[in-house]
Amino acid sequence: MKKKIITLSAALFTVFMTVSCMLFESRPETLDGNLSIRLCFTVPSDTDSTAVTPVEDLDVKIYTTDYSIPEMHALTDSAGVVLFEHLPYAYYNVEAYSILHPSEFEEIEVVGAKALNLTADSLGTDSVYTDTLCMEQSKRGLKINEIYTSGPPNNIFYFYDQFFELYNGLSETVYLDGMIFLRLGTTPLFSDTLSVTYIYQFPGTPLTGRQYPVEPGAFVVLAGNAFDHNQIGPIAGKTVDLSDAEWEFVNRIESGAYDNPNVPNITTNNGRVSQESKVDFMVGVTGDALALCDGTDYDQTDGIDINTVIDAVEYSSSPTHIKELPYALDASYGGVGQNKYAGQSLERIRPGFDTNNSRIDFVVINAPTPGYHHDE
Ligand SMILES: [Ca+2]
Ligand SMILES: [Ca+2]
Ligand SMILES: [Ca+2]
Ligand SMILES: [Ca+2]
Repeated sequence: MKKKIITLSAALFTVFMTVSCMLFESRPETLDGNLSIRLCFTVPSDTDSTAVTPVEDLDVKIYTTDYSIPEMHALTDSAGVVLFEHLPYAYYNVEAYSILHPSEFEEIEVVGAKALNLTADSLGTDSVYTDTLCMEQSKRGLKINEIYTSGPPNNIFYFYDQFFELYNGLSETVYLDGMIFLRLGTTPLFSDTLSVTYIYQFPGTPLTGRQYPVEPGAFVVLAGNAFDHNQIGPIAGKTVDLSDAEWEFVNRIESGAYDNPNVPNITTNNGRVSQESKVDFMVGVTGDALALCDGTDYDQTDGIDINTVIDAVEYSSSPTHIKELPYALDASYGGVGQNKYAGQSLERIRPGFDTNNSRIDFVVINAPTPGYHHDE
């Protein structure tokens, strides 16, 4: 089976590898722990749905922030196993990403990830932690692919250049007709409905409408305001031209709302969905939760049914942020470490890559990429 290991950034990866190998080889004993972590990575078998296949030569990364230990990497052996030794008891994150080719024409992206809270108490006298991780396949579909909210480099608190990018990862055309886009309110983590702060809707009829197609592999830019933000003096040359966005958000009760006549509108207070706030669809610069829903449930008075959610993403720059999107939609949140007013953006590691775990699926990128992917 042909496999290719992809990293977030080849250059960064090389640096990490070099640093971690140097430190790891030169002073393994200084870690001075007696914990070993033995992990087996598998994927569901191509031929037998009840069986699994070990993943060989997989680059597995583990890291902890409890101690100043460098990130560690190792490759799985033919049994899909890696072993990390001489570790202190700590909270570890395990991550591995790979593209598998089950056949010449087929490509699947898989991720294996787990957070391990390993204490002497939890392991008893046994200092070896053993686990098997069945790698998850990216779920294809229409996705929220990029979230640009943090503002361009500026000291006037300008963040009105926000946009959201969708990507169709399916092999068939999908239709935006009647879909709704939400800025969520605080929602209980195990709730089956979403509370709403802002709710906007595409024109057309949910599910059956065929007026607003998105072709396979296409990106769709949803602008807060569809103009060239470089026209604003202090940020000229530092931000995005959204005058060619596919869509823009317009609140019909916002006085003096910007409305580019050449860009169709996603609206609120349109007679079907409504928000009390008279402000535009603007979201938290470095933290919020968003959802794209099919629009069959648009009555927000009792919340929006999570079964209508097409994709939902939570993000926060804070490593200690308390999650607010149900686990069923997003197991974690992306964007840790993103800076305000630095022109950074949050994008999926590959177009449409989605395991419903935003900490894995999203990376912080140094400039927004409206209508394309940062790896292109
Ligand atoms: Ca607007
Ligand atoms: Ca418009
Ligand atoms: Ca998702
Ligand atoms: Ca993009």
